[in-house]
Amino acid sequence: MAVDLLLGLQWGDEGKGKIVDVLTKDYDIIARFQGGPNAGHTLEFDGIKHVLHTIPSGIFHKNAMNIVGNGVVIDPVIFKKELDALVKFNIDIKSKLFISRKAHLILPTHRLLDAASEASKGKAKIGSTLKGIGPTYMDKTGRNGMRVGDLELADWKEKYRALADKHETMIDFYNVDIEYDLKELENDFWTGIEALKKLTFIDSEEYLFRAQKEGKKILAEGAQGSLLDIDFGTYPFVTSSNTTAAGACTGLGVAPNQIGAVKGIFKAYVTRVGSGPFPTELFDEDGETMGRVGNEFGATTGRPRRCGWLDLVALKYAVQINGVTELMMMKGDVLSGFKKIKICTAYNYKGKEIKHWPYNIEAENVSPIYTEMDGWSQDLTQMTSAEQLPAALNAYIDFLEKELEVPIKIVSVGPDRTQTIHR
Ligand code: 2SA
Ligand code: MG
Repeated sequence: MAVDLLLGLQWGDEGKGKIVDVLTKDYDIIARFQGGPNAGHTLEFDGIKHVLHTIPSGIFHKNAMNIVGNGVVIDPVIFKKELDALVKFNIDIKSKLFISRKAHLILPTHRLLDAASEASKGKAKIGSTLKGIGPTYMDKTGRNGMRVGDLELADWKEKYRALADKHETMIDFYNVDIEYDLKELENDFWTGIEALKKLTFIDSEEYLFRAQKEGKKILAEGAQGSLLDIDFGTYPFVTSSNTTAAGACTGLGVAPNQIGAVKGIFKAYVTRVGSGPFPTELFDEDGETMGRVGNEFGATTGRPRRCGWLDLVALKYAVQINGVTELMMMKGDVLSGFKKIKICTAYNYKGKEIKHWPYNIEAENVSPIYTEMDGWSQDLTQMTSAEQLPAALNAYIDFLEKELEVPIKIVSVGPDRTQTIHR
């Protein structure tokens, strides 16, 4: 039985949380494979809006198992807050949410190192969510990290102390002004660890291997987006994990030949939160309208997101790297009311027209070349079937399908579970 993937194709916030929630009824297991509390996956149903960070978006469905895979980094403090926010939903967490022993832990000092690193960069800062993601993955690849499975060993506190002490000298090395009270941070950390230890730790690769043999249907839920991938994104303005399809193999221990459908999510326009190049970014009224109507604020940090027209050069690149087999277009409803809709189909790169994603994506090298299409004025948010969609939106969808050579299977017309049109 194949493992299906669900991935963001832009700079994150495409609406992965909503779509996983919609698709979960077709799956037995939802598994997160990378990222951590930097993610903000927003779900809306029955008049409730809920934001998840580390916990997979299948948690609200009775029959789905949820796995936090080895590729994820976990902050026990934030994790406990997430668990506390779920109490009112009466979910049997112990039997519905399993954590990989190989997932790495975010220490309080990882968060401080993130802040120190960003402060030391000044204007060149990454615009990190300051959740300690980069320093934790650095310790992972540097072979110094602490893993969830370490908490089952008697000497984990000594291991913690040695690593935290080392981090403190590294914070000093940055020589920036950061005030902190490590004792206080550690108190929260111990409480978080106690909450985490109440959960079920597993060898998730073994669990998923067996589940596949038993014919269980598995969906791997990505976090952030392809353009934030550590290898293929807008480096160095990226996150520290592989957000693309290959990340699901290493982040869960699923073999490449077991991957089935690759579901790629994109917004009908583009947003980005944090620093870094963004060729189609708008600084005018249109961009302001997208941000306001689309309620474009970071689900984790509350930062306003930058907005711009759809970039097909970037989207094709993401479709290609991930091997996307079906697409889902989100937030078409936000574009209602624009007289003309622009789509970037090529770049002017150092004076030459190109259609591929270049190494140097910075604004001084790249300017977008647009195709213009007619907009639509109808409110889409109450529409329930593909037949109701306005002709101009259908023309937009047809154009994208032709360019991307992948079918658009879902058109989302609002944040609620029910505002989802299948094609
Ligand atoms: P980090 O914290 O080290 O991973 O940051 C590195 C870059 O990755 C971006 N990043 C994100 N971009 C969009 N959405 C994310 N999740 C939150 C959300 C973000 C928020 O759902 O809105 O609330 O601000 C996310 N996580 C990381 C980040 O902006 C840096 O550019
Ligand atoms: Mg988000």
